[in-house]
Amino acid sequence: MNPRAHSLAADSSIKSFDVVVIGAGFAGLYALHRLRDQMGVSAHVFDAASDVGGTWYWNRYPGARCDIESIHYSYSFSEELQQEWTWSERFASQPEILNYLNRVADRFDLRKDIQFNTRITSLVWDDKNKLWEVGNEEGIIARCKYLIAGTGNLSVAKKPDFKDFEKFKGEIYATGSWPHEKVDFTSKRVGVIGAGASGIQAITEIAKEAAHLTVFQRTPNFASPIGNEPLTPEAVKQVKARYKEIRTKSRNSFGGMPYDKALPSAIAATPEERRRVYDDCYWDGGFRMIFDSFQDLLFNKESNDTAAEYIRAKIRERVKDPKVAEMLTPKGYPYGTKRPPLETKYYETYNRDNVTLVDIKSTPIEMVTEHGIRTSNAEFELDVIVLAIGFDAMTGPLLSMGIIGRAGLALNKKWADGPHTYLGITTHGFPNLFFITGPQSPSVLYNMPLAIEDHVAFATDAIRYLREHDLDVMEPTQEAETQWGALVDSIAQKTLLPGTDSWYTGANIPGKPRVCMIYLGGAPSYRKICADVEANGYTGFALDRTAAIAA
Ligand code: N01
Repeated sequence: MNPRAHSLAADSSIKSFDVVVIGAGFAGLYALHRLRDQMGVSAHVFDAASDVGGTWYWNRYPGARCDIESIHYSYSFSEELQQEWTWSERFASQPEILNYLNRVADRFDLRKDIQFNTRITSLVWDDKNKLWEVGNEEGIIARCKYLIAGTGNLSVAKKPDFKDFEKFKGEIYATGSWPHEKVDFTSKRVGVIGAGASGIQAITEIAKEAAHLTVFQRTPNFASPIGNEPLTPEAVKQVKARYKEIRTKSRNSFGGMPYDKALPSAIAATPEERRRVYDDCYWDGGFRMIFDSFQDLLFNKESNDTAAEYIRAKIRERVKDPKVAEMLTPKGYPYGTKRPPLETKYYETYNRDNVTLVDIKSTPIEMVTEHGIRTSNAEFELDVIVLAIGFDAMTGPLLSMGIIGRAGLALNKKWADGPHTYLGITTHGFPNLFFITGPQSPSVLYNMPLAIEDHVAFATDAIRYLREHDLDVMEPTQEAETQWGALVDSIAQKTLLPGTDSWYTGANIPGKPRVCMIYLGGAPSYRKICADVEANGYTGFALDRTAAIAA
């Protein structure tokens, strides 16, 4: 028996629910609606933020914008919602997405079952009572039979480890937890560390305002134009008239966007054909360059080289100073093996007189001083430092919640050498726990709102199945988990991704196990596997009325 659970059993201040959901972003909001309003089970959401939005609540930095078209990066579960909401731009800005999620929370009356300002730090499975105990810093605050972690993939920031960082006397901001008030960069000397997707968006905007901007870049990226523009009423009307068809097409495509022009192989195409395809995709924007050009870019290095070289040439065309262009040109890793950032006049930003690029691979940051940043060959005086150094992605959010499963097994211990899951949504030893878009699912390479809807449906359908069959415990078997891990790995090894240092492989966090954390078989094959598991009565899972599942 778990002694803590026993001693707290009488404490009436601890609330009990059928399901507790952690996170009030895209995943948590939909999970709450589905559980409470469509299934009639008691559900409660906890979130550390003071309002809904998840990633879009925290990432308010200047220029923050989604890299998937707004009409696709949105919920599909409610036809009424799809018809009522009108996106103003082809790629939505962070404020518009946050407004959308607020609208969803209001429309479905979700806030009354969400407890904000509550960071969950302890989730402990009580073997005897077959319940999860949910706790924050002050102790246990709830119990539930089922737990859904809608904590996102990019919600735990990477910690800055620059020597003497705390000595800096100026202002410090981080893209992933940006203040709610506008930050004024006028007349200031600003330094941005990091040139990934967040840095690229922030740099472009901050440069327009700051007296001087210094960008500290370690690894250049293969960025390409996002292609944003206002959505015309006619375009919106056309989408709304055939939204159902568009969603089906999205779900049937590798990355969850309804792109269908990709030709089989870049290397098999003629140079003229390649040029035409790349010209179209580059300027058409979004992820067309990677997903709608040639199908073998992530699998065949020779094919990949053709796209990589095309983007390198564009950088050289767009940046006036050849030395700066060279510093911005990515080398040594294939295109798309780091998530390709999308930009609006990012490269032209380096043609401005008030912007300096510093290559911190060849001249590393040695320390932060009271007045700025010292690299191995220069000192940069700054009023503001902006951190855009990324996230402890995918596993970080789950491992930060103190999850303890059956027989006292800590998730941190179980995943010490990388994530082990079944279908990227459950893990052996942790009954009744579902993590939405978890590691080893298509997650970050599948249009997130659709990936979330699929996973929420899987988790909540499973809960419904248990209830309808007089069962109450569900846990993947060790065998199913081992087989899933082997499948995920074998697919990854056929791609170019494992060889690159990126957050996909955990290589961006010192000491993190290096393993490709994404199911790379694409959304359609993944959806088929999950549908078969469900149709066959949850193959790979042990279902029970007791906690006695063999280890
Ligand atoms: O993080 P990143 P991000 N010293 O890890 C550098 C999503 N997103 O927040 O590559 C110096 O990509 C690091 O350098 P290196 C999207 O999925 C989406 O920008 O490790 N530099 C890199 O340049 C994206 O992929 C949108 O050598 C350090 C940068 O910091 C994901 O979020 C917008 C360093 C981190 O880049 C993450 O993007 C924004 C150190 N110690 C984000 N540590 C859209 O929808 C790290 N760096 C458009």
